[in-house]
Amino acid sequence: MIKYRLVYFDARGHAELIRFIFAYVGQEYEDFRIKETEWPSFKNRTLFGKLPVLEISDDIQSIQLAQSLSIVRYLSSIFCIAGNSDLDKARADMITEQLSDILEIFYDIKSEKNLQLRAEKESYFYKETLPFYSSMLERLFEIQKTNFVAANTLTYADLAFVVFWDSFGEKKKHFFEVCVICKAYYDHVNNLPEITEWKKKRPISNI
Ligand SMILES: N[C@@H](CCC(=O)N[C@@H](CS)C(=O)NCC(=O)O)C(=O)O
Repeated sequence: MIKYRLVYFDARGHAELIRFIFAYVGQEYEDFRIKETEWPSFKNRTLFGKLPVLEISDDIQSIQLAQSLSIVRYLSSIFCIAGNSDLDKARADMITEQLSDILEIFYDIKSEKNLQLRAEKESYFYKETLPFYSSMLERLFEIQKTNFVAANTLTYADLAFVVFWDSFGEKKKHFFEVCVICKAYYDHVNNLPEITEWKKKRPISNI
């Protein structure tokens, strides 16, 4: 039997989409959250010195995968939520990469040590960056007219979409007033029983 162990810090960050996939497809795994103090000695045991890594083992061997979005694509392919056609797969990939690019900007701001500078950058992000990208997403969805963000069936991009908007907490509501298709896609997947259950039971975290 194949066993999965996801190693990450006690945070959502780059691992939460992987946890969403496991929750959505109902696959058991070990959600191993390493302490910051344990990280220096663990770092050299990872492929590229970064987390998350996914350890996949069976009776014969244990292998490790790194890079969160590669792990996402691998699991999505195994659990059949990568998209049915090549075009659906490309769209799921495109949207997830785009959301990830925006989140990287956001994580960079969050890690700014100078508090005043962080506040200024955060204000710019919510006034300019996020409105720009959310209107682009809304326009894409208007053109595409699909039932889900990337296709007419649910793909991992829908899970990425919920993880993405949740990163902005209550502030997302303001964007959803204008981006009504984004809100509908978000609500639909956010209200799925597998997702609400995971959100109820996951550890409390603001990052
Ligand atoms: N592109 C990588 C980024 C991974 C990454 O930056 N991981 C951070 C935590 S979010 C990390 O391992 N930091 C610890 C370190 O660099 O020593 C991915 O998506 O997996």
